[in-house]
Amino acid sequence: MLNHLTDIGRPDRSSAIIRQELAANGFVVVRNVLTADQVATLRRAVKRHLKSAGWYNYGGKFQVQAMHAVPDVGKIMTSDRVLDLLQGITEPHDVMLTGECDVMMNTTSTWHKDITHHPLAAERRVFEDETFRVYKIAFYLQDQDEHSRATLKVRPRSHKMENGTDLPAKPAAVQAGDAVVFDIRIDHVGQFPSLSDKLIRRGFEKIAPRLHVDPQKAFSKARALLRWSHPHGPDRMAIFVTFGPSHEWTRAYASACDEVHAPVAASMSPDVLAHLASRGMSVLRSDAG
Ligand SMILES: O=C(O)CCC(=O)C(=O)O
Repeated sequence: MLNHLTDIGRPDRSSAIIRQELAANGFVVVRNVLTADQVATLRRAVKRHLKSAGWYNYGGKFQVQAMHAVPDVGKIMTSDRVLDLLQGITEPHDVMLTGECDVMMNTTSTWHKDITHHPLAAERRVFEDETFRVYKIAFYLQDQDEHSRATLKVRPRSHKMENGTDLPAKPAAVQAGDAVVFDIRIDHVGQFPSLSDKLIRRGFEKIAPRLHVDPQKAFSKARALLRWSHPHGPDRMAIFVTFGPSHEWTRAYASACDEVHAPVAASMSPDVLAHLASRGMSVLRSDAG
């Protein structure tokens, strides 16, 4: 299934091995999925979009439902190489995209499971049921080696546990264009806030109500100013697409997300929807409603 990936890089793992690693460890890195041109296009599109749109949060900016809101994201996330990878993972079922797609720039985070505050987490069986296979595919649009602060860290095997905090962490090092696929139940963290980030955030949380400003916006803007005055590497950008097999757990996850997030005022491109349909893939929440 993934043999075609050899044309822009070295041969990568087969779909069967990827499925095994996801089941056992809860994450897998797949090399060379996007081309350098696609990465460059996405970086430009994300930066342009977030300049005037999206939300300030976690010290940076993000956009939900980015396959709807940013046409280049919708197009490249549904390119055949990406879809072949998803299909190999959901086999023997068809791929179902939940419609959830987050784009983030320069955000910080702390350890969490994507399901922690999710209505589904109330059901303990979510951690035990072998048929639960809802994943995120993450593309980091810059190189992140295993020593970089920016690198995604995961706790392998924590996807089977309600509380995985005792398990050792592992960096998921990538080069721009590689994919990290992870089970949404796994413990993970992106870039921790630095000490100065924490101090700035706390300061704004204290004074923002008096100044009538949004503390998240003020925190993100202050970080952007610091990055501009002390440049050290490219903006940290990432795209996350949630998917699973066409199965009741994927539908349950997506419909619970609907209750948490209001839809964005944009629909997925008809070309993208037609392409997905031609491959027998469905997308929940494809329109602005
Ligand atoms: O910023 C990152 O690398 C991780 C983001 C994250 O934790 C998430 O999307 O759930």
